Amino acid sequence: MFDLNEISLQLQKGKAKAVKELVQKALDEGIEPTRILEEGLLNGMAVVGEQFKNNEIFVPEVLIAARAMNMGTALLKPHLAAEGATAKGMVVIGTVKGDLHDIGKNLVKMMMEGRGLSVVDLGVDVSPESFVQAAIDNKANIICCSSLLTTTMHEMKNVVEEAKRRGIRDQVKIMVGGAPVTQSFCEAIGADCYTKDAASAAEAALHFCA
Ligand code: B1M
Repeated sequence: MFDLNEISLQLQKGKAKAVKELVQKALDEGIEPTRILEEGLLNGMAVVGEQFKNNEIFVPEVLIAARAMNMGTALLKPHLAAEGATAKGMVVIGTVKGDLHDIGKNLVKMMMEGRGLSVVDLGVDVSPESFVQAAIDNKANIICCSSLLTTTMHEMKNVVEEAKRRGIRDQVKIMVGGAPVTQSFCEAIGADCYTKDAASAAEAALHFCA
């Protein structure tokens, strides 16, 4: 019986090669990709986050763990993504200005692609102007903003304001998420939807595009 905790432990140690091999082995043994993601990779990253908060590890160790996480999720991607699905809607996604965290954003993207949506990924440190310009250029149904820092989450309000300024606010839904973001924050800044995790973000996006 495959032990998904081993993936979590190797991720905590930043052993990217071991994580990759274990994820492949778990897939080969027929374990559901969402279980590998949640019980293996996300579980390991939650422990890393706790250690980081308690100053038991520092930025270099977190970066190494993040690299291991990314190698694991890259292997899962084709299994989570819907094969041959026609695009059900267009989403522009990015991490807000000043913020370099992209693991959660990448997961949201992966889940949305898995539900048949087309996603344009603007990366990290994305200005409100870039979000809105990309939405116009790609005729997007949705703008998705991710933020992991209390010092950058206010940029989401600037995205809402920029969409109004460019005259597209009634044509595009604005979704927000990331660890410090809440439903009340979403309402306060005039965004359309807050979701706690990647799977519910994909579900909500699909609903908006229906
Ligand atoms: Co940073 N970091 N970090 N970090 N980092 C946090 C966020 C922090 C909570 C750690 C801590 O102190 N406990 C803290 C923020 C404190 C705060 O603001 N309240 C913090 C800090 C302080 C910092 C620096 C300032 C540290 C420093 O330099 N002194 C610095 C800032 C750099 C910057 O951005 N300008 C920094 C840097 C880094 C690294 C570069 C080392 C690295 C990022 C690597 C990368 O992303 N490529 C890193 C990491 C990895 C973390 C932690 C440990 C893990 C984040 C993560 O990837 N989690 C994090 C601690 C923690 O969260 N426990 C921490 C896993 C990921 C799957 O979860 O991103 O929450 P998450 O995404 C979830 C949901 O939130 C949701 O779905 C995802 C999965 O279901 N979701 C969305 C996310 N985006 C969404 C968008 C949506 C919907 C849902 O749109 C609709």
